[in-house]
Amino acid sequence: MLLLPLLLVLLLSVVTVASETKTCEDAQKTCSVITCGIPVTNGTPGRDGRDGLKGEKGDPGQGLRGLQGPPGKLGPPGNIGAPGAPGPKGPKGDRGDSSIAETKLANLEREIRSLKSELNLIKKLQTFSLGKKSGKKFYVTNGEKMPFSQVKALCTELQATVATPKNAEENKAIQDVARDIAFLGITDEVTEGQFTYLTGGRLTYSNWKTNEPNDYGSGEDCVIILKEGLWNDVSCSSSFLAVCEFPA
Ligand SMILES: [Ca+2]
Ligand SMILES: [Ca+2]
Repeated sequence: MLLLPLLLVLLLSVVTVASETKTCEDAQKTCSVITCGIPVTNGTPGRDGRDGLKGEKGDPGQGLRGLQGPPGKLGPPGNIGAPGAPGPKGPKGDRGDSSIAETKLANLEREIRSLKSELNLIKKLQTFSLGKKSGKKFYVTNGEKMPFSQVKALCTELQATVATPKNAEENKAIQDVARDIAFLGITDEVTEGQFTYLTGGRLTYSNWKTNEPNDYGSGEDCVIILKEGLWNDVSCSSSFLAVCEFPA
């Protein structure tokens, strides 16, 4: 029963508020057209508005461009760079130890061959009788007699020359070794009457017997040393002792 008076009060309040609102609106409409009785003074200016939107970029200026300035100072050195990529693979190297070993072996084989050759020579020399040394020469004989061509071949095989006296001392040494008639390394086979050494060159010493050389008979182009040490020209096909000469 109490609700009814309360509703009535609320309804009355709403009607009162509505009538007051209407009165105010009417007053505003009237004042905008007609000057109201009360004088009005201007208010203080309002605050500045917000900044407007940014404008478009202007055209470039027309002033002269200045000269380019000098280059600046060198900057500090940069940091050390990272290591580069590995280079390409190098060419194949020389052969290793096996090559050196082969070279050494080849040298040894060559030395052995040389020693064998030397040994053979010594064996051949042993077959000769004891020789005789004179100055820088050494004379040996095997006591055999043979034609001059064979004497030359024998001495050549021994890597020697046919005995060739170039002074009285050497002539005596050959005489002592031979103890018999022996061929000398001297002939006039190239030019008759002009005796030369087998090793080349005109005679620098001679010990001819009287009336020799005489190129007797069909010709005598080889030379022998007689038992007394004198020389005579004889036929090269005759057989006499072989005496070879070595450097001492
Ligand atoms: Ca002659
Ligand atoms: Ca003669």
